[in-house]
Amino acid sequence: MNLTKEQIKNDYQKKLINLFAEDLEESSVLHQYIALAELVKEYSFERWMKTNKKYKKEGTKQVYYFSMEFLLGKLLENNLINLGIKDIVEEALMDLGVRLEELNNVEREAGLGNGGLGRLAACFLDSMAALSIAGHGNGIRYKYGFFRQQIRDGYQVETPDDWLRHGYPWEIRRVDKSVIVKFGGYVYFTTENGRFVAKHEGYEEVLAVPYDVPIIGYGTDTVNTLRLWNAEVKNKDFDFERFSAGEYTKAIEYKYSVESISQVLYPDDTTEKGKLLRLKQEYFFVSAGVQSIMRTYKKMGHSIYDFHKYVAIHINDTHPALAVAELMRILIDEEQLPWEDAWDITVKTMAYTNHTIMSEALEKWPVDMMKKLLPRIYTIIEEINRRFCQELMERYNNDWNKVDRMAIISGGWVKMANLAIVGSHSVNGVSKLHTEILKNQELRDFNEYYQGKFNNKTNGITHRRWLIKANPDLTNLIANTIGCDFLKNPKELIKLEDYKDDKAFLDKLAKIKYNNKAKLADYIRRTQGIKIDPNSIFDVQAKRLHAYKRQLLNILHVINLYNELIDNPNMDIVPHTFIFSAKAAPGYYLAKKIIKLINSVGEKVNNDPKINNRIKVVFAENYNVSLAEKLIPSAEVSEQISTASKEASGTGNMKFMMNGAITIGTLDGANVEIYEEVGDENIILFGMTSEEVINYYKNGGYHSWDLYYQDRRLTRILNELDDGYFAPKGEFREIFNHLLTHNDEFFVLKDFASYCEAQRKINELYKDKLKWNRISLINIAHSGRFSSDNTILEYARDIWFK
Ligand code: T68
Repeated sequence: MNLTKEQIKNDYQKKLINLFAEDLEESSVLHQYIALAELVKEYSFERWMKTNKKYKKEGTKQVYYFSMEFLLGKLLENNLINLGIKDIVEEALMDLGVRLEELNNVEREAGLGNGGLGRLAACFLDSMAALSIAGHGNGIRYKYGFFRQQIRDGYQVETPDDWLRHGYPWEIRRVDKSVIVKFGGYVYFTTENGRFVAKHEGYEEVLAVPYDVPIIGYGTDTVNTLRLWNAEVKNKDFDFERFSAGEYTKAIEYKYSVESISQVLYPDDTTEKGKLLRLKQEYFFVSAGVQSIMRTYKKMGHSIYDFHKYVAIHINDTHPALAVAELMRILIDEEQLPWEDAWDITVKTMAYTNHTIMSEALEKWPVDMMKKLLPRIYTIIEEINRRFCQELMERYNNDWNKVDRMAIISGGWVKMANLAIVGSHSVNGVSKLHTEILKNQELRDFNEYYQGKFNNKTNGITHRRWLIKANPDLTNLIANTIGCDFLKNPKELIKLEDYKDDKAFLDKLAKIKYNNKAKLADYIRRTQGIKIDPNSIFDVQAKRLHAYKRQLLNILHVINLYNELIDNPNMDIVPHTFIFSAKAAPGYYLAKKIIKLINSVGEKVNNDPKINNRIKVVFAENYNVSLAEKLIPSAEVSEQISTASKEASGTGNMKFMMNGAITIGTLDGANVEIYEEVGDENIILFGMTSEEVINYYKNGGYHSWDLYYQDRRLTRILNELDDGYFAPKGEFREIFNHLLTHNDEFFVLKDFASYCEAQRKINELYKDKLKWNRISLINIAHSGRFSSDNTILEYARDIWFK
């Protein structure tokens, strides 16, 4: 984008006046931020309009990524980078005495997601725009994003994330593009003009109002759209006509109940089972999205029979799976297509990504609930199911068990994964290992039935946020060393391999890491009052708190190290800082206890003079995208220690790698592919393999009490947990029970010895700084393979534009 400094200064000052009737002198930092964001948004408008016109004119096939979550993070700096005007804007502001960094700090991040799945959706939007692929997001404009976490006395306390309080300058409300979504009522069948038709009556109407956010492509003119839907009452319904006199408060209550649909993001990253509001949310944004796509499509004047040639809908996990039934409804009820034709178009349009094999996370809805809330949609799902079961019966000679397992409706439940699989032409997992497990275990029946429908698309991350934005010094060093090609094509990072024996270069790399660590240390001291030493190893585990992710294994090792140092004060170890950052679902009792344990251990270890600061434990409060951008560039050790077979892919592993951290990990998810990429010497692996884990689950045979008795380190640690060593007696009962009484479902004790050994290797390796830096470099050099640009190109090639 061609802008001069003078022009930017002028535009900016005008913007402040036009928005707030203030000049720079009088304006607050908040207003200065809003003015800049509005200006940057405006700078994208012409490209945005032209992109849309181009798509229309050229009849480009449009991809719509349907996702319950988009974990965008802050946008100001990324948008400046993507428009290619960051430096000049920074200079212009400097002339005016304004610091860009200060403005960045007041931006509230759009935390419309729980974790990996939501962040993946955000990386994908960034990549689609950068690659000039016509791909747009469709989701919900939650009034409250993912909760803010405070730690009080070591416990997690949740407070609401009121991110819209000061308005959101990146969005545009488009009332004129609103649609109506129907809930409740009843359905009957009749014939009209000789055609058998369904009639839906007596429903409630909810107004879905879209808010569009421009998604600006890096180094291209493409600006795509993220459309987030807000639930509102129709004006007509709120003019009190339908409420008799005196029922004013009832009318207000009604408004409130409608708006509640887009009020809050559910903070559980498995599923909130059976929550009516959640089902409403799912249908709300799916129906609004499909209707709006259909409206745009029909304006273009193509035949309805070509719909799938111009539109691809991607279903991000099962949450938007109702899109299958919604498209069927529109094609049949509104476009009056015969069932078979509608089905053919629908399956060719839809594709589905699975993000988990955890059975408790597989979504299902009670038939009664769905029938009542979505009567027409339910009848369609019933018919899809009837036809599907009939095919299965023919194919499998009335093997009832198999048919029941694969059916969409069974035992009083609607199974969303089954609906998504049957209704899509492509089903993908998110790493090689995950896809294999899906094909051979969880979804084996489906994989046998639908040859060729299953495929793998290993996740990726956008280097524009996770390298260029989060680690500008590293970016500059790389650019000065191998040139700027990697900015557009991150696979070029491989050229860094030529420098793996260049001591001068490795020293520069280490210096940047040190500076990032010093910045993080400063942040931790300012925000949490804990002093950490940038010369110690920064070992980071940052992700959702889940038993299977095994933060517990990490902290048990810290306790062990502490015990060893108490016994042997002269032990030779490199000072080591263990940093945790994680939110637990508010109702997940065990996870919250693990947070408390980490904080209790930290309290004791950090303040024990006998330890003399050789180990420190930090729990960094309120993990979110912005905090990740601080933690990841300063990490040296990346903790990816899930129970093998449980982490579908992981994407944090890729972000840490790109920033030069060395992975300590299990052969799980995409760790397997990181290992393939960097080789044995450049990753520290430990623990059971996924086959071993799966075999144990099948055959039993593991008794965690045996390990308690056999391994004296574990006896001691578990006794300390139980007897009030870290916190008053009883505090960690739940954890003790989980590990012993309930037989350690995630093999924490079983992998303990091998994890300690891996940590010992880390310690040894760190003493040889040259070798360490070399490995760090090799990891950066190979991280280009995990760019989401690659991932998106594969989705485009194999699924959307096949
Ligand atoms: C994650 N899943 C996987 N789910 O755990 C992770 N679920 O391995 C993978 O890298 C990532 O997806 C991207 O593929 C999730 O993050 C959720 O967040 C979620 C949210 C609501 C309901 C269920």
